[in-house]
Amino acid sequence: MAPIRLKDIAGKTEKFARGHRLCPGCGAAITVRQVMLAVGDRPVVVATATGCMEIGTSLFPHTSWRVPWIHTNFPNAASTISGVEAMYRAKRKKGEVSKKIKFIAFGGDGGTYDIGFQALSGAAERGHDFVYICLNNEGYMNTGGQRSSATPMGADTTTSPSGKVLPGKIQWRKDMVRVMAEHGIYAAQACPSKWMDLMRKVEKALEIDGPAYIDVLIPCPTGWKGDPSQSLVTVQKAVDACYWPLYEIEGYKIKLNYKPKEKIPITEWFRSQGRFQHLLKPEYKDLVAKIQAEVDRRWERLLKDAGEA
Ligand SMILES: Cc1ncc(C[n+]2csc(CCOP(=O)(O)OP(=O)(O)O)c2C)c(N)n1
Ligand code: SF4
Repeated sequence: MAPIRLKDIAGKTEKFARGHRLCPGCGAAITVRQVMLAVGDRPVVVATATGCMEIGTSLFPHTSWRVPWIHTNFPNAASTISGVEAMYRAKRKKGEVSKKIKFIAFGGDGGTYDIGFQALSGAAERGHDFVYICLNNEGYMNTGGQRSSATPMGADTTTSPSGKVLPGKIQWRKDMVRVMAEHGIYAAQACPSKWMDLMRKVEKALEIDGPAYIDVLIPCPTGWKGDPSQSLVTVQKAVDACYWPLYEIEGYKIKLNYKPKEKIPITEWFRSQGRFQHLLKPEYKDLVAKIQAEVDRRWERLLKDAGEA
């Protein structure tokens, strides 16, 4: 598979059209644009679960999708795309379809880590040929910024508000890439600030004959209370703090795709968003130390598993 080159994608008709209604600086829009550019000329069918991406791109009578696209409900992107893929396989067998079609499902972290997990795990276990992309903004943003199992410890959300009772969310985030990789499938962690790495992973996932999962940390200036003009700078801090390492797992083998020259402290990432501002106060010193220790532990484990330590 030849690597994607900028000159191959520049000037192409984009399959994700401009004019959507997502917020300025929304990482979901940036990511889906990158994904659809990586799709290139391949025929694809896309399913999108209820959430920001669906709401912001399909306000009747308009659509941002220049491909066959299905809206399905909050938990069901994986089961919907499984059904379409199964129909495609049956039609191919009967000789009714000859061209090779790929299938992509998008879900938010709420629709993926929480309410849609059963459908996703089932689809991966059955071995459907599809790429599932989690647009992970670490919360239920479309319905007002509630916490999800992808929300990091200490984040202020509408259902884990920081104050006298809580310091923000009190649980660790679920390590979904590891969970999905344990299905024996291709699973990767990506970030739109490293767009070439993200697009390469999408291409690789599309070439795989079977399920693939890519978890993308997407900046959400509205829910994260961040500066929309700094979205990609913000999210890159998560990568450079090794809170969101870029890696992939294939056949249970882990490969690290990016090692920051200098690992920055987690507080650098906290500083860039309103949802973490309380953590910068002296009374949260111990909690920040606990979070930093867990980030370090996960990073060290990853280095070891990837044979980099
Ligand atoms: C069964 C069901 N429960 C609840 C809802 C309401 N609902 C719609 S979108 C949403 C949150 C979506 O969060 P996420 O999947 O993380 O996507 P985001 O909006 O953050 O992109 C909820 C709770 C619903 N549509 N269906
Ligand atoms: S709330 Fe966040 S994820 Fe949703 S459209 Fe706005 S910036 Fe994007």
